[in-house]
Amino acid sequence: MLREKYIAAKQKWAEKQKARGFAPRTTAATDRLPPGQTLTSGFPVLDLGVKPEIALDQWTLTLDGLVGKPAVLTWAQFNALLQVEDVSDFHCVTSWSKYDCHWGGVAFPTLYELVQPKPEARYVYFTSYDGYSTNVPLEQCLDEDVLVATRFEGQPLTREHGGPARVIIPKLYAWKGAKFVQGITFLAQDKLGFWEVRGYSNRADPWKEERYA
Ligand SMILES: Nc1nc2c(c(=O)[nH]1)N[C@H]1C(S)=C(S)[C@@H](COP(=O)(O)O)O[C@H]1N2
Ligand SMILES: [Mo]
Repeated sequence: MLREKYIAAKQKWAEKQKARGFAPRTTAATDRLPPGQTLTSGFPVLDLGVKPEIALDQWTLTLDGLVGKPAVLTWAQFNALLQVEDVSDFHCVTSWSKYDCHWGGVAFPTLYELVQPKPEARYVYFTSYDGYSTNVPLEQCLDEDVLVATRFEGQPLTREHGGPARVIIPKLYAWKGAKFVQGITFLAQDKLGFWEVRGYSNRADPWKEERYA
């Protein structure tokens, strides 16, 4: 079933690649802003008060847990993977939303294919260089708009927004996307992340206003 979702995601990118470029959205604003959110044109910075500085030659992304082929990717290896671009809206639980964020990087399904998670893997636990963590069901990570992003608006991702690499999961509140991502672990059982153990919703769907548990 996850395999089918993975294939569907690949098919969608193929269609996107064919379309080449970014088709403007046609959805009316009222259909885009989740309940309780306010549109912002800026890009606020939210972190734990630490913006770790990771030199690119020191950076690695570890993919482990219930996988057939664990990997520790260097910056060069990560950038050699299929690169994609995606435009998505960003919704922070503190009630601001930002439309049309252009992200570039590696789609989660590409990482899935690389490490070949075992059938028991059902949850994903992300860890970051600043000590942050968050958790998401594997099925939601396999959407084609879920990226480990290294570019924003065509430029390398800045440190304040989570560079060298951060996770983007557009369909969930932004705390589910780990900035400064360091590790992605595939698990059979769910494991709560930094905010999830501190009372944030484990589901985090902005359209259902799943803010706090
Ligand atoms: N590593 C790390 N990732 C993180 C956070 C953090 O503190 N540390 N904050 C989260 C929260 S609450 C939000 S809203 C977004 C903020 O991303 P931004 O600073 O680029 O706006 O990052 C998420 N990812
Ligand atoms: Mo947030």
